[in-house]
Amino acid sequence: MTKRALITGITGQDGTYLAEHLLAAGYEVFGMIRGQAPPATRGKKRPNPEVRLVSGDLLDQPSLIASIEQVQPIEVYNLGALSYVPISWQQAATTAEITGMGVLRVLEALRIVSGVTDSQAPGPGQPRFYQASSSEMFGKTRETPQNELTPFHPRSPYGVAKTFGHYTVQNYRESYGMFAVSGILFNHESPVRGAEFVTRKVSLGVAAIKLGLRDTLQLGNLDAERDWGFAGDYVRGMALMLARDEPEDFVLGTGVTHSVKELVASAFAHVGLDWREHVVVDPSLLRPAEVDQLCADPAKAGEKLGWKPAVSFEELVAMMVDSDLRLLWDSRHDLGTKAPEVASLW
Ligand code: NAP
Ligand code: G4F
Repeated sequence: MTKRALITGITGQDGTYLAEHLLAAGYEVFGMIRGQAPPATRGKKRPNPEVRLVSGDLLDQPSLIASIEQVQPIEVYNLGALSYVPISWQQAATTAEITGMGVLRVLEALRIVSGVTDSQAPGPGQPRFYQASSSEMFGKTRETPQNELTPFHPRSPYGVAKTFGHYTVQNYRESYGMFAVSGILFNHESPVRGAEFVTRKVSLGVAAIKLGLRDTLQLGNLDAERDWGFAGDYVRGMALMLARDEPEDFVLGTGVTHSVKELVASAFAHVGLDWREHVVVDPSLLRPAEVDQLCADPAKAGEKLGWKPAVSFEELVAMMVDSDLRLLWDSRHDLGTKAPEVASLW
């Protein structure tokens, strides 16, 4: 029988790459979208047409139970979240509900549909669960690099919500014996990254400046350091975590750290420009509490999953800038309507 996977967050960056990866591996892929199917996808990039859409919301417990009953998946990937860190201060309660409590709701839906209780262990063929945990949980880091045993000290409502989700997964594994794992993923990016995140903001900004569509790029903290990798590499790791005999959590990252300043310098240099002539620091973009530096120790994933990222930082920056040069060039007569990302620039 064809293997069925259910993905929450199918319209996001990782949902896009994971669906592609699982379809290529022969899975039947179902993606959960909010609201009524046609209006919910209007104005957004529609998921791969081979993905079958089901209606559901991480805020709505009955919709999650119904989706799992309908799809009967062997794997569930919970990628849905309010994932933009700055918004989490403005909408802390919504973030807690979606990004934190949403994890509990999916696990409860799986537990109920599978008939698992504290006295009824999961039977063979019970669906496996992947949670999108985040390096943002390390926050004010206690050690460098960070691995699966590094203590958490989240610095944003988003990080706090992810930490709740992370421990909830661990608790369902220990309480009910469910196959539930978390991937603690460091920042991963791509040409379909949301335009509000710094890598994509920079690649779109550089492309627009190179094409003469604008002259400056406003940014916040240039000294923050991140471990940036390519999203396509990271979704491979998610699938590998669910393919193991034992449920365990894994860190995925490159082990190489760069500052925002280095990101900016590399992106401008790729098109032959000097960033100092175009970048303006806007203090309103600074965060109430910053995560100063993140750097992964992905040794466990290398050893037990055989996982290793294939795309370097320099290749990633070049890929994103080139893609946005093409995007802006193709939509130059039609700014704002052809691509939602372009509209966000003006
Ligand atoms: P993304 O592009 O922001 O996508 C987030 C997805 O969540 C969207 O499909 C969105 O759907 C969905 N969503 C939001 N609220 C929802 C709700 N109430 N019910 C159901 N779905 C909802 O995020 P991403 O970069 O692909 O990241 C995927 C996951 O990994 C997220 O959980 C993120 O927090 C986590 N993560 C990401 C990174 C990274 O660097 N990318 C690193 C660590 C962890 P709509 O289209 O309907 O808004
Ligand atoms: O791209 P960012 O917004 O990503 P951030 O906050 O690290 O979060 C991302 O990665 C997490 C994994 O660690 C995910 F869990 C989360 O969902 C998300 O995908 O910001 C990166 C850094 C920050 O230090 C920020 O202060 O870039 C700095 N920055 C400087 N100027 C900026 C800007 N960030 C944004 N978004 N916009 C700026 O203008």
